[in-house]
Amino acid sequence: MDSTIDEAACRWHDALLRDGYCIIPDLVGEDAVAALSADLDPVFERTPLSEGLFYGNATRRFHGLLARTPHAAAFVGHPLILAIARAVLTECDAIQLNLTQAVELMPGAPMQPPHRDEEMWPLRTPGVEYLINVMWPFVPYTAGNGATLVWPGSHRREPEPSEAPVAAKMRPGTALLFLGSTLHGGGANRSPYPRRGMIVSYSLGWLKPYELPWLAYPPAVARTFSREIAALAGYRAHRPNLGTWEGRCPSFLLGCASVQPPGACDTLRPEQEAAIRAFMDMQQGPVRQEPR
Ligand SMILES: O=C(O)CCC(=O)C(=O)O
Ligand SMILES: [Fe+2]
Repeated sequence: MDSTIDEAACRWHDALLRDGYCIIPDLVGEDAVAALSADLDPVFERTPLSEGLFYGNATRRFHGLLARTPHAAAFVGHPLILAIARAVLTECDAIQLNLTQAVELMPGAPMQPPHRDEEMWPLRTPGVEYLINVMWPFVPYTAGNGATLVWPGSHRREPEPSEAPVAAKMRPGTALLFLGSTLHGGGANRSPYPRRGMIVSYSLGWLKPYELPWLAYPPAVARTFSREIAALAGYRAHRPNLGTWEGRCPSFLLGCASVQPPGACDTLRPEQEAAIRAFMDMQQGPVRQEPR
């Protein structure tokens, strides 16, 4: 990897693990955000209001953004973001895309209930991070229009009731990163304008993702992605043999559509292969006599 990206990833990784969140300024140009956001405008217009206590019915949300605009790939595959995500999410063979979600808070939307995004998964290993979230604003986020609220340090402890959250004020091009273990929520939108943005999250590769990538991006769609984006979006087996199709790494489906699947083929880590080989070598040694 580029050593400048490596060094920057290291710094942001440290900040994230210290505070539970960080705001990275000017990660992409405002024009790139404007192009992405313009592609999504018509989708916002036709998306009905959300339902449910968590989403809140003064919000609009839709998913599968890689299939909705070609501009999404540069955000999902941003090299610094991926380097930070990989530095944080170490307890897996490879990270995966957990979700892409466009979100609009309507004027008058109340504050979202504070939560930790990792709460969807029922078991936790202390000290192991499961998820990292990236909030990309499409409009300036302010304390008045519902900027995401984050409780600093809440990835390590329960905040006191008196502790106020930080409002992630930022302009388009800047991104808020926070851990799945960090307490946060959308703020109340007290402005007369909608607050629009996009959440892109990454998780340990062996977890069930919030958004099923193979439904959001069937093979005919994933074939148009770069190999890296396709791998993030489910077209990569997690060694050993997890998330396969016909016993094969699903990247097989990215090739020619009409090819018949060959037989199953293991996807193993080198140390697993070595352990199996050692077992086989032992089997070939002198046959042990059972006592009579
Ligand atoms: O809209 C926001 O600022 C945060 C949304 C969020 O945390 C969620 O929907 O899980
Ligand atoms: Fe959240």
